[in-house]
Amino acid sequence: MLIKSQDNGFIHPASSEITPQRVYAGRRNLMKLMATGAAGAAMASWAAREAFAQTEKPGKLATLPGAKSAVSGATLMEKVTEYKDASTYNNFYEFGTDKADPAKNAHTLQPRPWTVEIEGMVKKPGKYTQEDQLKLSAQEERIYRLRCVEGWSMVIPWVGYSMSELIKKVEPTGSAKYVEFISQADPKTMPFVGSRVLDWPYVEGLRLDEANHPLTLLTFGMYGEVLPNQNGAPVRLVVPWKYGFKSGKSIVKIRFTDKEPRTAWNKAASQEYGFYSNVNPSVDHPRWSQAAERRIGEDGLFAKKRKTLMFNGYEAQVASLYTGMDLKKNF
Ligand SMILES: Nc1nc2c(c(=O)[nH]1)N[C@H]1C(S)=C(S)[C@@H](COP(=O)(O)O)O[C@H]1N2
Ligand SMILES: [Mo]
Repeated sequence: MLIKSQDNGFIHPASSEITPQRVYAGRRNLMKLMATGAAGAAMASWAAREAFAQTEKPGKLATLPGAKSAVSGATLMEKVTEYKDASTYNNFYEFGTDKADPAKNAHTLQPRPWTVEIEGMVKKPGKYTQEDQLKLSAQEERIYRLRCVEGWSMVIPWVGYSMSELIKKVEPTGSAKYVEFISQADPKTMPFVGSRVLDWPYVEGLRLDEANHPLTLLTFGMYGEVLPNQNGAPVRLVVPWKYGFKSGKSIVKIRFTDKEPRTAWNKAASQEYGFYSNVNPSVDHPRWSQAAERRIGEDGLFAKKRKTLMFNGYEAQVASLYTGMDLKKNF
């Protein structure tokens, strides 16, 4: 059963929604069966994720309410993805490459205490503790679509405030043109940081004007609670018009620079992942189309896909940032 929350109108799963243990046991058997076939791998990881979902529900973490945002485009009028899906189907390669891995492995992450270092071309560099950051600006709730370059999407009520608030506070110098976001890379608490999947730490970057766009969210929570570890606790970025990988998780450093940052995915495969990474249905990933997407949770594994929208549906708000740019070249 789904209940509609009175205060903000989005839909939360009721606790009665939790599927009984025996249903999961049944799915695990199905998973073993399927694992022998060609479609097995995808189905097995889906089933494993579902089996784990029963322990992950809102109400377990500290609450972090956010006021409804007044920013244009900040509240997407679509059904919100269930918390159990948003917190168990994740990309966070520091904890493994399977979508189910972060929820299983990220309990070793230590999100408190936490420090974010601001460095580079700013008048006020320094270390910001989580306390300072949380006090910096009022928390807002933003309902954004997050679309992964792999072709799936979710609709999540994030909690945070505009990155522009932090930028204003640290005062970039006139030479700063880009912002680099560096994630934590601690082999003691992040089991896959020793692997060679990526060149750690995970690095992402934005042009300064993109970072300053009111939709760019410095994010501390989701679903009215602090972020679960697997979603990038205690602080991550969410850039709703770009592919999900631009939204670095568990950020420890924010560096202002005059050079376009080399991002982790750009280093790993530059022909596939450019700096801009705007959600653009007309520019295919070299190995697959970006014209459509599958909504996680509500559509099921074999459901029809949805058409992907230019700039992930945020065209009215962000298109002017790219006037005159060839988005096929600057992909
Ligand atoms: N540090 C770090 N940040 C990361 C990633 C990662 O592997 N490591 N994966 C990215 C990718 S590919 C996506 S789609 C989103 C997924 O965010 P979610 O798990 O909260 O949905 O996180 C992004 N941020
Ligand atoms: Mo992604």
